[in-house]
Amino acid sequence: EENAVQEDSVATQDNVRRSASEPLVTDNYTADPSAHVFEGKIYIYPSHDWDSGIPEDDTGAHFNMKDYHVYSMESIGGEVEDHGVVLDVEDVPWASRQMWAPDAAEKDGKYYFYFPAKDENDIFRIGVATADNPAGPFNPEQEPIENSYSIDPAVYEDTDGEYYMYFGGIWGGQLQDYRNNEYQGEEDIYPADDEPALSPMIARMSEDMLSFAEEPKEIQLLDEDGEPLLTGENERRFFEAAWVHKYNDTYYFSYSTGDTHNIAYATGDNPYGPFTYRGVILEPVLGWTNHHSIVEYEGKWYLFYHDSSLSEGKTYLRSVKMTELNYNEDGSIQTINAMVE
Ligand code: FUB
Repeated sequence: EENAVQEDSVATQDNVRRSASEPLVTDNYTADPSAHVFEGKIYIYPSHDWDSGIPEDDTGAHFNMKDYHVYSMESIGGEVEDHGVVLDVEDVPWASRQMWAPDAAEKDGKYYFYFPAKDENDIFRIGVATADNPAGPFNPEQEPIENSYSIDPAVYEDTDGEYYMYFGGIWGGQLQDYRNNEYQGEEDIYPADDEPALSPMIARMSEDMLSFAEEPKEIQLLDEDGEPLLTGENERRFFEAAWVHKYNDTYYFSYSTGDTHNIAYATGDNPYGPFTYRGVILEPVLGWTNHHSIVEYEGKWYLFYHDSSLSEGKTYLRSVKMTELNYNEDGSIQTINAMVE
């Protein structure tokens, strides 16, 4: 018999489903969950939050993570196994601090763990580490991925066997310091409110999964009239936390709106977009950040996310949770409210 996700959920009148899930891990703080089905199990690749004592600031210095754990579940609602530390900043020659939201991919029986971290100049780069099994430990490459920058890698395996990395995040994520893949300095250049917002990036991965097979390209996010989302539209413009999944031949690009705290989504007909804005998947949660992944398991869809309920609201001490994700007939996703007071 199938286990249900442990939660109380009711549909409210405004068609937003309320979901009150429990943390999946309670002996560590975990965040930014990237979930995948590997070898028939659900694997979760999260950030590992801890209290490093660094004060909160607008660059996110308080998210001072120094290692990663991997978790797995044999079934929905089943026990969550902690596979321990799979990568430590001490073992990554080029990385100095702030190991932020990671992701993982499988190709030909090998596993690839992708992670952002600051280098010795405090510039975010994206690294890769490899293992023969999904639970690690992962062996890091000596250098970050060439031409990589900013944060929040999400690697999507398309149904034709190609892999694409989506990445980027503004504010502390430093995406605003680049134009055409060139570093412009740390002055933080944002387009004006009535100009197109900064775009998330995509690059197809090389055969060996260790580098980009092409120059990263910008992804266009459009409104319902086909016009780019603007910087001033911060309720729905891209901020960080890209994720891509495919449902019924449609590509869903989902992301956090950052300072307005939504997980929003846009749809398109190929991995590069453009993607047209469709709505909100997850309303703001307890804590400043909102970050998610979406995965299909045994015919149902799940949203993995985090909140700060276990730490009673400390933004940098988060816990991973999951809930079911439902589609409407027209392919739109039903909005979830998971706020815990
Ligand atoms: O966990 C550190 C950062 O906070 C992530 O990289 C962002 O997506 C946000 O969740």
